[in-house]
Amino acid sequence: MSSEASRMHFGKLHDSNNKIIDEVLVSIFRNPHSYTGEDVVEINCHGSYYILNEVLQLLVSNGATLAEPGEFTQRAFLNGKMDLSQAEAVADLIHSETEFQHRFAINQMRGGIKDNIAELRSALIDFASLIELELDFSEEDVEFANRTKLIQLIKDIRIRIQELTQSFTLGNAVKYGISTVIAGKPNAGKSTLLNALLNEERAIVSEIAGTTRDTIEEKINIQGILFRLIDTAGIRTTEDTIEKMGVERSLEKIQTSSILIYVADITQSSKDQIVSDILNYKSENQEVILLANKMDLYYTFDSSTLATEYIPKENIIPCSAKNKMNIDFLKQRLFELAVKNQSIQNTSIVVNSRHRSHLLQADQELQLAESGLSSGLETDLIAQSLRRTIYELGSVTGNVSSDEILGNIFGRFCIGK
Ligand SMILES: Nc1nc2c(ncn2[C@@H]2O[C@H](COP(=O)(O)OP(=O)(O)OP(=O)(O)O)[C@@H](O)[C@H]2O)c(=O)[nH]1
Ligand SMILES: [Mg+2]
Repeated sequence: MSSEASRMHFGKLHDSNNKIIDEVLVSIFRNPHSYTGEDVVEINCHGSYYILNEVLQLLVSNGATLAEPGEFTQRAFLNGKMDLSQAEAVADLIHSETEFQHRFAINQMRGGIKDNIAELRSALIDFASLIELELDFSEEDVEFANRTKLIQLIKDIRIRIQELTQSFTLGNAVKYGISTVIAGKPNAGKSTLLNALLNEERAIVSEIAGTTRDTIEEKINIQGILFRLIDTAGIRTTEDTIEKMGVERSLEKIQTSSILIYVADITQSSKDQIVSDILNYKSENQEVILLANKMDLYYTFDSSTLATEYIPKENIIPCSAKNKMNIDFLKQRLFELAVKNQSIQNTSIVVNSRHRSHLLQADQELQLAESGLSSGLETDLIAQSLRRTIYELGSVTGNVSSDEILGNIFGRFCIGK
């Protein structure tokens, strides 16, 4: 590689006693054509810990200082090479484990959120400046900003902001994994199902009811989306103290999970029993999959007869966990539920809770402005809400960030980025 701005050299690195440490490649990037926007020298040496240590010691003894976590990206941000949302995406990119974590991080790093926010913000700034102008002429009772147009603009922006905040459900799920609890009566085949999904003998399976006492959590990647599977103790009334604690944990996990896979042994349970158990345990807004298990023992069973208004047909899956029958079908359904109603191709999905909270604040301020405009509220109060909205939107991309926010964000990076 060779150009005016960047050049690579081959050479030997000596310590202070003229002993050769390594043969190295040294790249020179002249500002602004570097990651941080400063003059940067990168040394590529062989990957031994001894060599790395020697090189670092040599550099430090010659006046270099070690980078803090995230310092390179922080400098890039401070030098205007990227905005805050892009800098945060670098951290997500480094930590990405699945295709979609990677895809969302890349989109954000390439300006997905930044462009969206910039557009909304500049439309608002135009109007806000007209309103501010009116305040300067407050004695004369003039209106530079067309109220009808402003209300319409606020309505449009609120719709866009709400789309963004709603995308956080998916964004968050993709980032941290979707909590999926496997629950049901003892011996229904929950642990067998966990093992089948993971394709390994992770949990102990036995014909003794009450085998699983504690919850077992494992991650799986389905078509690029991470699921956190939680196998639980079978739910029943019991006198056994340990099992009782296990059952309490099962109920807790059901309450806090996004998806419930209710495993039923169709040779043991009636439809009414299964449906009433699910209604008893499921939490609000939770997706439920009813897994009709042990089909191998009762192959004439028609699982669609289990459908009710609470459990639609497409969420009932006939299965034999033991024979791994329909496991791929279950995985497909889990994937569909995860991306339900949302375009996973969407480039502006909010994955960061800091972004979401600023967007929620912005929406609240706009709501105040909108109702204020309709009820003829004083111009200075409307101007204040618009100013705050612009501030909140700017906080996402770092146009208004304080040192405290920056320290918090870059502190979570690994050293060297
Ligand atoms: N025939 C048949 N047996 C199954 C199937 N799934 C599980 N079993 C058997 O059912 C018994 C209980 O299985 P587990 O997976 O331990 O059941 P569990 O729901 O985890 O039970 P607990 O941990 O006690 O709550 C074992 O003997 C399994 O081999 C299936 O699809 N067909
Ligand atoms: Mg079990």
